[in-house]
Amino acid sequence: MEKNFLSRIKEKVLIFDGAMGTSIHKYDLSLDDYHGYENCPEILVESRPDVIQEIHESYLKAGCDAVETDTFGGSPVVLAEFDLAARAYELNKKAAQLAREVASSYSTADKPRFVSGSIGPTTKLPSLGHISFADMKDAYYAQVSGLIDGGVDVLQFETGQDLMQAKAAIIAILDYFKKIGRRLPIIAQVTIEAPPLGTMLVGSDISCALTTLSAFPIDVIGINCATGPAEMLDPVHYLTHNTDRFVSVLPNAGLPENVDGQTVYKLTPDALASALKHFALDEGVNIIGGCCGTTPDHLKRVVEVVGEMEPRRRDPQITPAVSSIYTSVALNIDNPPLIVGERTNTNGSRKFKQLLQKEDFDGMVAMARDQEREGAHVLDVCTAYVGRNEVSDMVKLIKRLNTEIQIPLVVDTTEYPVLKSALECISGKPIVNSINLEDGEESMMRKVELITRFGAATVALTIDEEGMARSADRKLEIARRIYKLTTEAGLAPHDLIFDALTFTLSTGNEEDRKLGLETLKAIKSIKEELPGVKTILGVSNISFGFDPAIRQTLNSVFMHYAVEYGLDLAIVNAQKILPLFKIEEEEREYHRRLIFDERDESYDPLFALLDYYKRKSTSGDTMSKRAVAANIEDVLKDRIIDGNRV
Ligand code: THG
Repeated sequence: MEKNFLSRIKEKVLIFDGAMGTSIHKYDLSLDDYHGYENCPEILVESRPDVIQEIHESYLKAGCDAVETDTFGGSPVVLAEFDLAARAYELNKKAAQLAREVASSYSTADKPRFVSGSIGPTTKLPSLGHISFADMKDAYYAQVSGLIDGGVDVLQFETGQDLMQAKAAIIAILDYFKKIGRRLPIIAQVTIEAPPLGTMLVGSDISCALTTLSAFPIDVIGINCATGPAEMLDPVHYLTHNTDRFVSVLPNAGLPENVDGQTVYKLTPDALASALKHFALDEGVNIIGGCCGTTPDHLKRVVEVVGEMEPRRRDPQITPAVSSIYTSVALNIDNPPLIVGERTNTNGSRKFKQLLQKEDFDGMVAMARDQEREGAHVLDVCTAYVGRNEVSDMVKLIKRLNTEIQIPLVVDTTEYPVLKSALECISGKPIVNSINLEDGEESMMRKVELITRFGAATVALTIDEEGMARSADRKLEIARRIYKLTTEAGLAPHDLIFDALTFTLSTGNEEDRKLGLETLKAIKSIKEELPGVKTILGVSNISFGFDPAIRQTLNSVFMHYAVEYGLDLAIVNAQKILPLFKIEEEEREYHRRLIFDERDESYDPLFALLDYYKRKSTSGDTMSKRAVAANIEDVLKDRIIDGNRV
């Protein structure tokens, strides 16, 4: 039985080859050798296949387990610079066939040799607007289909400088898998610039890369290029301790140095080999190899030193998280809840709505920044506005927020086209707000497909064909149904954030009295019954219709209990949440009794609470400045009947 790539990587540390470019340069090729396409390495598979074949052979002779195809710049995006875009499929296929032929001739039952389809980052950074996501993905599709049709064993996106490049490549790969009805392993590698930068070119740190890429069905995550192994110690350590995927490390032969206008790499074969041995032996790295400046001599030494080493078992800690373009934000934090900034929402802030009406994008970005400064961990963004184009408003705003704020985004929309366009503009791993079963399973699952395709997490509301669930039992029942449907479709449980929905307690209606308590109970049972999922609430909904001072306290007290019952994320105005110790005990108690509906024949917590504030406002103590005229008639007159704003 022939060993495939995924069975072999479990047996031994796989050794990939070294640089293609460095090897090509040694041949001193003429313009004719390039068929006139000056310095286009990808044309050589057609113009000088003997050269590429010889290079592959040199690494196989050195003992490497895998060779990379000569297709690093094989995306039509890069080939266009040589007027070769239209030939992308053909050149990638040829390159794969060439490598396949050589690798097969060296393959034995004991030591299979693999062909890895190299997919470079191109010359464009989609996150900075150089190219659209869709164009980049379509270009990668042409490259990927050629590589797969040419017979590669594994696909290797590498030297990623921008996570949006990686997403475009991975989505293109998955699209082609779907078309042919089979899949191959996927490697996704990013490039971390040398310290002091220590991030990808567009600013993403290693945690961000891991969180963002882990949301996709990739098999290997790794780093390559930019530096030698010494500068990779920290990011490699981060990966090996935080992921259960296989890890790859392909450094340059040291940091590039400039000698007489030439880039040279000075790390010796011995030094590279001992560094890579450390990665394999001590860190549990699964794939090692070389990038710029590494030669067959380097890899020969690596093979000698590392040999047939079994991979070291790792015991990584997996942290559910989301990410912005810059960094990763864990969904489990020491002091929950994770704060979701609520004000960049046309339904939640008059000021934001007016800024959108004026198309004042600077003003909207400033509101986002304010919330970030006030302590929001992630940012809810909603641009729904009757009479305006939600798609173009959302895209314009998200494109700015994607690079201008540090925290991850929550895309708050009910519209599929808005969601799709927003997801195409986000570099990190966002949260989608939200899905539900109001229009049935098919409509929800269309969105779920989009969410898993783009590697996002999602909020799921406890709403079904019958409407919003009000009792804890119904909320749990709907959550269960959504859990089953979405996890079966490939969504990870920790990327599923249930919103058990809360409604206002201000109405005084008999049927509304227990709505806060039912929500708390639902949060508890959802967390207990559905392993791994998270919970969220639009906390302010609990207090619609109350006076502002009451709202602030009720929101704060309710949030406190919600966290006790298992709430992980809260959509709130971070600035206006009071820690419990800042609320007088007496006042706190009125709110607690309202939330838990502690009525008896002689006591009504709603009336008692309103009466309390009325007394305060007339007694002139310091509280009265916040708790202004809370008059029962006013509250009941202004009450919001359908207090929920979802
Ligand atoms: N669940 C989920 N998403 C949601 C909600 C939810 N998104 C929208 C909403 N509900 C949460 N967001 C807000 C935003 C603002 C307010 C309440 C909820 C709010 N605003 C003040 C008001 O209306 O009085 C301030 C208004 C202003 O500044 O003009 O209370 O439940 N998943």
